[in-house]
Amino acid sequence: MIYPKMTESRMRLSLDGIWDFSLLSDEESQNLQAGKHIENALSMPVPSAYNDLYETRAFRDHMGDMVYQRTVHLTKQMLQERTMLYFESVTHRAAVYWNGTLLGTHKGGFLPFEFELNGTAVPGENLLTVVVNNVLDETTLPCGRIETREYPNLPPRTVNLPNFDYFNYSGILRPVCIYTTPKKHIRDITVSGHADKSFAWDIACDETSDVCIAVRDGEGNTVFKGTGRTGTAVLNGAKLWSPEHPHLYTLEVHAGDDVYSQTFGFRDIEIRGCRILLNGEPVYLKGFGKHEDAPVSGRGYNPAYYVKDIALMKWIGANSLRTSHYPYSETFLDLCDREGILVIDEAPAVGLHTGFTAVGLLGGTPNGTWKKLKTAEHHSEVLRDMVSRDKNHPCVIAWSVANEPASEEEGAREYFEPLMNQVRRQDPQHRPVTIVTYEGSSPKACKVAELCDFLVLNRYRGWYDTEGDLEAAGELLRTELEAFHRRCPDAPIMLGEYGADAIAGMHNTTPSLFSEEYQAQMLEKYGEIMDSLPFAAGEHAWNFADFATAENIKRVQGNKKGVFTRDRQPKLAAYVLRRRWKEKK
Ligand code: BDP
Repeated sequence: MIYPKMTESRMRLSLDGIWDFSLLSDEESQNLQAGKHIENALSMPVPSAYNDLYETRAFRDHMGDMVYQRTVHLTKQMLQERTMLYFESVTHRAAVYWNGTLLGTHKGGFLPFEFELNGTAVPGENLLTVVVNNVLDETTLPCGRIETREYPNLPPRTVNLPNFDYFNYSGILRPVCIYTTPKKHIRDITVSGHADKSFAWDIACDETSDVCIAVRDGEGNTVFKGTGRTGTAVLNGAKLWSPEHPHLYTLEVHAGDDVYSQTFGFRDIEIRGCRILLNGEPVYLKGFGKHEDAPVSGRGYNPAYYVKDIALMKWIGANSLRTSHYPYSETFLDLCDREGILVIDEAPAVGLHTGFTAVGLLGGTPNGTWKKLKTAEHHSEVLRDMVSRDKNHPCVIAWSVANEPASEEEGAREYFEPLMNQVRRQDPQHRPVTIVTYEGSSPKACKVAELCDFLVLNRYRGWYDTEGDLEAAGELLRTELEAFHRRCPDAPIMLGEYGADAIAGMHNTTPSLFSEEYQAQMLEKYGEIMDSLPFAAGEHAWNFADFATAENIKRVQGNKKGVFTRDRQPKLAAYVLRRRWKEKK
């Protein structure tokens, strides 16, 4: 699958706009007639999360199905081509109907899928109906739990609890479009450029199609021409891609009647002697774990926030981020290519722990996770689809297979080893692969460290323990990092998360928890420890900005560990990081 766009042989019709929408009870869902117009529909923007658009707790926290619907007008000419319906993401499950006929279903809320319309669509008016389901359990990624609670005088209440610390925004979160291709078409493009100026291409298309390729530089000049479905060549004048100079090239492919162009960069990423090397030079990762999260649209596609966030990352002196805790939109990754941001691309695999959640509501006791969860097959599918979608991006420098799983429990190694190997086999650029681990997975207990090419550790000393005592927190951190280094002396070690909640505007002369001063001091302390460890390879503060979470007594209207507020204004910590990161090489 390649990203749908206009070329001289392809057409793209956006279906974004205001759709009809309704939440469905189980009974309404059973009786839904997908070929009929829904009654009493609400207006709903696509793309967006649905949750914050109308009031009431029952609306926002609905658990189950919802329906999106719109009419689509097609021309005769469009249907003479191969005509596809493409969703960039529907969270978390979709059943898609065209004029009442089921085109197909999809599971997984953060990656694209598509269906062919030929045979079902007609010229003129058509009816598109999408039934979305947002329930998370022990078979989905991310993982959630379903609980039925009994109260006096009330019917039982069933709730869906996330095993993770962000609000379960759902709906049609990213753009939807129809696109056409010639019948014989380009199915996939793989292109990798290297620091030695060599590059390789591989075009999946009909065997009978003649393939010609051309490479264009950033100014649009054709700098190479070749033929064949696969090949390698050297482009002597190629300029390398890096955060300082994110030079991009375009591979233009003609395969039979189909034409498509794919951007790529020349760059190498490798690990040597516990350093991450970009184009042969050590690079220290400075940046954040982020979320796709904004007021009103929630986790919905939001290009203005994408641009603002990257601009703020540059302002603060960051060079990298992790797409915690799911693959971000394709537009965002294109932007990172263009702006030179290094990305650790994370699968939507969070909450794989039946004894621990970030907000501590599961008690923290190892609980037989790997016997209980039934996610392995789906995990393999989302990894396959993530690598396949993102493999050509020069900005993607590494893959994260999961965030904070039960990596200390029996069975973790057996669960993860095949998944890590799958990613390594599939990635044409052989990027480093990791699993991001939490405090419970100590240097003694962790069962997956040796599976990782580099270690990414989430640590909250000074917050969830030793709170208020930053000296003790610092020494605990140091001791733990040193122990991991002794265990894996050749693996670069970085912090994947560290931070403290700070309520913007709350100040103390003697810094205490939740004040802007305490957050700033904590980040400073962690910086001091990282500077003293020669094997430290990077630091990603948690989080770039405040974000929405489920309600619970450990969250003050969401997670407030943002260095920026939810509307992207700086807290004191932003200036502390800026001073440090502008200097730090
Ligand atoms: C970590 C999680 C992250 C949370 C964070 C926190 O990876 O999603 O938001 O802790 O507690 O456990 O703020």
